[in-house]
Amino acid sequence: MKILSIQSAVAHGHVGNSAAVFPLQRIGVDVLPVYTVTFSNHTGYGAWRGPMIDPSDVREVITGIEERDVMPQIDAVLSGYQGGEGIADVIIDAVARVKAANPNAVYACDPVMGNAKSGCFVAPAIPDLLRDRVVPVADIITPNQFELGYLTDTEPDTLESTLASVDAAMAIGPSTVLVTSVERPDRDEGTIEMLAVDARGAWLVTTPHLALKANGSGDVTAALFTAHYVATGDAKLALERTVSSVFDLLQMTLDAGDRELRLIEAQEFYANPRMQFTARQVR
Ligand code: PXL
Repeated sequence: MKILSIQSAVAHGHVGNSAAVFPLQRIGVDVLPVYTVTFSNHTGYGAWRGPMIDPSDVREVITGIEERDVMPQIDAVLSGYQGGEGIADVIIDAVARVKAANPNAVYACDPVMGNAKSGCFVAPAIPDLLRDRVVPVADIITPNQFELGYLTDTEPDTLESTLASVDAAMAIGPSTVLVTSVERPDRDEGTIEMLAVDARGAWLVTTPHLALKANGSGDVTAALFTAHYVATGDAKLALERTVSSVFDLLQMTLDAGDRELRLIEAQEFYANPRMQFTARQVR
């Protein structure tokens, strides 16, 4: 499998492609990383150095890939956090070009905007851009519950309202939705959930809520879910594999007391997920 992944690079730590590429490679995916920024570290530190890549330069890299005639082999395009407004058009254009070369290719968009705790942490224009132009051309989206609410102008909280919001999101375009950080008011204390929905059904998986917010965990989640879903077409299995790997990655990071994901150390958890959580069908 080949995935064209258009995301950030950081030298220190693991977000964007610096979080997504290695786990994908470790499960056997041939990744074509295209970088949108080259930063020293993620923005969660409040200070960083290095350039945003000009959107026209990002487009050039993609054009070069096209000229090597590899686009027919690309199975999926993956995008995440968008550092600036100009990158959306480049992504939309890349998706169109990949799909023209391989009509079976899918586009997986992680519509990164923020989360329930911090609110919106991207540039002000990005959420509307994602909702109005990018998500409509996506096949798979991986919003957290907060982002799902923004995309659909709803306030998902219960399982029923979250499923209704997913339906509203699917009406915009995507056929597969992974909702992360689902926090139903009636969930068991100390737990958090993930919900995967496609045309075949909806599956919910519950895990302990680990007391850490490591930047990049959403990027690993979106990448693994995309690869497993594209490989199997099975939302339940893709969800269970993803949650298994990400939970063990987070547990290892928590145990180490590290501010950054223990991305490399956790490699066996991607290659051989323990499958310690079972998803239940909720629709
Ligand atoms: O995890 C998304 C992300 C991507 N790229 C950069 C970031 C972050 C989150 O902090 O700082 C540069």
